[in-house]
Amino acid sequence: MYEKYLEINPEVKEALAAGKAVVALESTIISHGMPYPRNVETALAVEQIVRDNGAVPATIAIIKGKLKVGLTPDEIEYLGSHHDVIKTSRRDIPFILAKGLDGATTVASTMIIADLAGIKVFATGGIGGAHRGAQTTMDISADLQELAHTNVAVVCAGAKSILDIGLTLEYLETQGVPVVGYGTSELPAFYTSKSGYAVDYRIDTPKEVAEAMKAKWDLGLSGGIVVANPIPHEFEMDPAVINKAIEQAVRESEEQGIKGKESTPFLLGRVKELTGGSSLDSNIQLVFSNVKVGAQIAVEFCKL
Ligand code: PSU
Ligand code: MN
Repeated sequence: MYEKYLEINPEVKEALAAGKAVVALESTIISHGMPYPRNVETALAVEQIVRDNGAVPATIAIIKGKLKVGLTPDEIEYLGSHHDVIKTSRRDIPFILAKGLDGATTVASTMIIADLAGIKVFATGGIGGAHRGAQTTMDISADLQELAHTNVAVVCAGAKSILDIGLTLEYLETQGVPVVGYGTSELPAFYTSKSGYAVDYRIDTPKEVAEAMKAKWDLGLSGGIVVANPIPHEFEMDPAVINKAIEQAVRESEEQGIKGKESTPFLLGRVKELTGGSSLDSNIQLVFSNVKVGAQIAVEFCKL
């Protein structure tokens, strides 16, 4: 039924049919997460890292009303350089399709499309979560509900402290979503390796992550797994610098009454402006590291 909406590129299709490792990659990070042209350079480099680690990359987006799994370099360039690409989460998908528009997929919608295509591992930078003040604003990313229901493991660098990390973890616990630290017992906070919050389980090898994924889904325990991989030490930011920028961005968003789907892009954009290029460099490096781990997990999962 859904096949008419879905276009899986030949390389990805072949890999999936042969039971080979495939890693899904999101596109909001390209269109809304980084400035042109570094967004395009990063997206292409990320695909190469997936290949170097034995898996096939499947960058996911909606182009002219089609769910695309696996993009050409020209399509990545198009998404990264056009300003009218729409940030697309679960609720937006049907309308972007019906109107034949271009959509950049968030963690939630990338998980949905990866699952339709049969891809089990997805690597990105950071997930959405419960924002500061979510207990009254109800600003909780649809990413968390997707993690509750859709069977895809998401490798990320933890959650940014533009969010309320404690509330985010409580929400994930209620929804039965495991949060695993890759080589760490502490949840990383994106630009820094430490958040002050413990993870549920520390796992040190791709094989063990793959075994947990298999056990979860074999038992019908539907939903995702958050695999939180700390930013490599040499690229960590000074917590004082990044936290100051985040505090200011959060204050400005409250003053300006930023709401709904604009909230996360506003905060990410302001943090970037306030920290200059240094946060962008860290961001790119942590994505590289996550994608490598994602490819290794995908390779191990295929062997089970
Ligand atoms: N957090 C980041 N970088 C990002 C995002 C979140 O550190 O690029 C993007 C992801 O695409 C994520 C989305 O799925 O923002 C969440 O948006 P919202 O909070 O509106 O659900
Ligand atoms: Mn939100």
